[in-house]
Amino acid sequence: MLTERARFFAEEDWTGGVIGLGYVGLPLAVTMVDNGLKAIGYDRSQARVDLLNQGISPVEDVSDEELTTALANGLEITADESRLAASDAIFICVPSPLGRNREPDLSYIRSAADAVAGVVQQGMLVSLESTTYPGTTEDILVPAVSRNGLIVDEDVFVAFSPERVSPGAEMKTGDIPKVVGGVSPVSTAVAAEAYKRVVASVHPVSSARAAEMAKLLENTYRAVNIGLINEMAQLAHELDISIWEVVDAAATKPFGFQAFYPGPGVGGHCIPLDPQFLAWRAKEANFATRFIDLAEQVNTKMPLYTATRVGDLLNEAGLPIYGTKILGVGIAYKPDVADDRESASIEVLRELERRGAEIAVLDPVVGADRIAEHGFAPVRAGDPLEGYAIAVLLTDHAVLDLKRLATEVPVVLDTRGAYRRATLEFDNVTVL
Ligand code: SAJ
Repeated sequence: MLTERARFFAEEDWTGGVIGLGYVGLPLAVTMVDNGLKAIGYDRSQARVDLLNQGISPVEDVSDEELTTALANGLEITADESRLAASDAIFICVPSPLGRNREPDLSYIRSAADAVAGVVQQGMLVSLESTTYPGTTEDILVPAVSRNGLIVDEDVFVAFSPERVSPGAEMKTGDIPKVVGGVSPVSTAVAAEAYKRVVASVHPVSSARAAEMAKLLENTYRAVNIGLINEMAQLAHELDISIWEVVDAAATKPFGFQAFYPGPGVGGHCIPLDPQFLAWRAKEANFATRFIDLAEQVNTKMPLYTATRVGDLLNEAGLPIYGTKILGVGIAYKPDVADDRESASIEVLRELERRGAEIAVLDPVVGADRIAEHGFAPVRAGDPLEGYAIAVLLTDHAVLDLKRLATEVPVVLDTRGAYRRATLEFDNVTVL
């Protein structure tokens, strides 16, 4: 039996307000409009608002066409936070980075909560989507919405629903199941009905904490399993076994095994960071998260291990790292995206630079300008590759010409198993 407010979100054509128009917020706002709702997208960056209002999308998962269509069908983009007062539900999609000491930086969430406090109205739903530790929604959002005397679960409804955007993946926001946890069953019911109008599948849980924890478990699971396979890769190398062959063999087991692959480290703004939210909150409860800490140690050491492997290969060719020209191939944090945030590839190259190597970088997806911004000499797709003693394949973009790389550069260290996946065999290609 739906409460009056849950029924409103289930049946009426309501307006959703979105705070933060990045890789989470913009797709959410566009998806709402695609589903016949109205959306007011707010971002504090006037430059980003101006760009969006010109129909130019800075978010890879939203095309200019999709944005333009949404703008014509009920999407309003503004830098004026007071416009959020015209929405029936507000979805907070702001960054939640880590601070200098790897502690949660909730400053963006707090300022979003302040914005909500200024516009919250009777009947409004407020949902936090930014990744954070269990307890944040209750600790920050509930006081913010109650500031003007509104009562949670009577006048206003509060929930957490983790973003599940996977940059560069095929799945669109509306097709990805959504976990939703209210600060009470009443808020859960209201939030679930609202999200049912936006995504195909909603999975309600009993509390905001459970939803906050679910998100952290999803990505901690990844970080720990990547840490495991990175350690297995180092052991396999010592035993003169190809870890890539071993993982592919294990992956033939139709149950009880999910393939993870080694790499030069773990990048992006989810996997290296999210587990630290849980580790930080656990410490507050005097609980040691040993798996998270161990995975962090293994994964953050992979760039150094990779640089050492490069040194070993140069040594076999009688060359020092110092003064040697090395070609880094791929600095994005994962294949086929232009995003190089927290990229392990860059850490590998910095380590080689520290050891005196002369680094050039080929990454047709990230592009020459961005490569130059990092202080590396950019190599363009058509440039000659002679002169480099070794190429380190760090991110396996689909557009890379693996054959040319292996024929023009005397030694290639493939840290991603790209040659194996392309069923290409070259004697001068070695795997991590
Ligand atoms: N990585 C490995 N080995 C693996 C998998 C990943 O070294 O087996 C590395 C990648 O190279 C990258 C980092 O880990 O540097 C993260 O890779 P990722 O595939 O987890 O990609 P992300 O960071 O974009 O993760 C996002 C997450 N989505 C959300 O948090 C909503 C993650 O939960 C998704 O599983 C992932 O996208 C996805 O599957 O695309």
